[in-house]
Amino acid sequence: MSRKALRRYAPLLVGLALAACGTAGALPGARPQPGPTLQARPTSPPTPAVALPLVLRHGLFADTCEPNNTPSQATCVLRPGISLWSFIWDASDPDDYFYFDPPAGQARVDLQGIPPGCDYDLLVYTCVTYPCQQVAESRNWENMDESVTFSTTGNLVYYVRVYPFQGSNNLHPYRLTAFYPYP
Ligand SMILES: [Ca+2]
Ligand SMILES: [Ca+2]
Repeated sequence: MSRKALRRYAPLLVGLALAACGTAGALPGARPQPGPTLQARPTSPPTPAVALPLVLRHGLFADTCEPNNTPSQATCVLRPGISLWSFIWDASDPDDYFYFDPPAGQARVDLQGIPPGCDYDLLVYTCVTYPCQQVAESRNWENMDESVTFSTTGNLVYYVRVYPFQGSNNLHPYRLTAFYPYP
């Protein structure tokens, strides 16, 4: 079912969406963590655009940052201290990638508002060479908040990945905020 159709029939699917979280089995121990699958975007940062990920269409929320399933698809920029609200829309949504271009120093990214019954993780990459290099990760259990603080090099794009270790939810958005320079 397309997302447009999904939105149209969202009222009928509310129960299904709510039931989507917590259905995937998650055993303690090793956590699968597939790496980025596509080439990185060009090294020059994209022109910053005002992109609100959450809009109200036909009375239902839609996620305008999609598709953003790989670093090269990341279109929504994390501005310093300005939260983005977005979704792991459904079980077929493998990842959400965002980006920002901080100055040299330190940066912090917070992932909050993970829906009950879901477990999302927060990872950060640079993609100067392929495959991309992970520079930070926060992988708490269940819907605990995630936060990473890491050193940054100027003139380098950092890709922030929200990874759905378990669950999805298109009714309750998560909140993603980057702070840079930090503190
Ligand atoms: Ca996505
Ligand atoms: Ca988590």
